[in-house]
Amino acid sequence: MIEINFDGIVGPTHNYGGLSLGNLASKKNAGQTSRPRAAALQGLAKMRANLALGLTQGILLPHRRPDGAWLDTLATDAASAGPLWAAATSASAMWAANAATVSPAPDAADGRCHLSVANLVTMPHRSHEWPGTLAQLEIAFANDAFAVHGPVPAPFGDEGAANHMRLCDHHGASGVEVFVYGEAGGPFPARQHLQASAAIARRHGLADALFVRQSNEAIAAGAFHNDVVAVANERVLFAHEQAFADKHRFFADLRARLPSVEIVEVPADAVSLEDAIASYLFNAQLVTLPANGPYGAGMALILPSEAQGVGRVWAWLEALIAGNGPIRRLIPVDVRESMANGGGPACLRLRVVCDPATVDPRFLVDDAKLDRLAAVIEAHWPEHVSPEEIATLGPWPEAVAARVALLDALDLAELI
Ligand code: SUG
Repeated sequence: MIEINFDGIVGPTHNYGGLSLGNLASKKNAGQTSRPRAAALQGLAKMRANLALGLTQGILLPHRRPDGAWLDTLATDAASAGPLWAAATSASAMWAANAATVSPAPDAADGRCHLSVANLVTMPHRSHEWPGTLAQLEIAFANDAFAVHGPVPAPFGDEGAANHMRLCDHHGASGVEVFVYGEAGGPFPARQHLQASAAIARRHGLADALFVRQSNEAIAAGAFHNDVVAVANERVLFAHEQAFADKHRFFADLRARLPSVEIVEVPADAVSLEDAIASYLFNAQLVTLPANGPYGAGMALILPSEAQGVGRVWAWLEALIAGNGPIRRLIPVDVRESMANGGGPACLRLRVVCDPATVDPRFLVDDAKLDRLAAVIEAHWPEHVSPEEIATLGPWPEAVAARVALLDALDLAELI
């Protein structure tokens, strides 16, 4: 049993719609011209780098956008959708950390790996992702080793793995699953609701779950998901000092359940919440490197290259790896096009701990497959898209055809 990262491939309609209240990058870059081709190729380069580390890599596919079927249900279309048009064209399914919550088999009462697709009800542009995600999960994880669930019903907001952490001695051991939720009342919406997390823990049959409130300061500073201020891997929790409303209680509960846990806390006087959000240092993939890989055993943080640009952050991280802690390597990656919408390396991936032989191989990649995908993207993804173009493109048949070319290359025509 190993951890597989399934990265969302950036779709051909990637754009900056300014659609996510509380996501500071989305607001700041609203209306900029986007570069869908570069965005998708940056994502592929990140996957290649992970393969080179000896990690197993999977993919999730872009959804059909513009989403004409969704506009139909709203009795409108490309010509008359007005502000709904931006929500219909968004390529937001790229952020696979919001695709689902995953409870690996060792944690679940029935010994299966459970996946619950996220309803993403808080943001209109994301609320119509779940049917397209569910269709993919049902194919990729059709094996009996998995149980794939539909969304928790509205109004209970669920944003998937971005608000879920799993701590355990090693991936194949049973673990404690931590669900982080927000409470309404601040300047920005709390996108993960306690009721949704509790429903998921029940339906997954978890023996050990903790429900932890995100701090109001973190949400107000722009941490619209927990994975912007904390990340966990095996027995390590790496978190900002102000990530949680009651960290003393959370850490005590965690230590009681997993005595081997190692909590690496970044103090606010070394890295402020503002610097944490600007650099996205916690939106890193914290991974266990294989002993036979190029760096040998140990954990690495795969960080956005923006983290290098914030002096205090990089200095703190360099001091961290110079010490004798569990995190041994810093690996920056360039995902700037996604970052400009508030999506770092960790947002782009969904982690699934399982036996790779039980996954539909069309959802797993090696270098040769990534070469084929890159060729399709080079040929079909637009180089630039401006907001004016998006407003006038109508049903955007080129974008629809680009996605079909990708699905054909993957032999996944049933998703068209
Ligand atoms: O939901 N941005 C996404 C970013 C998601 C990041 N995911 C995690 N933290 N796991 C969001 O806010 C912006 C789209 C726009 O403005 O065009 C957007 O949806």
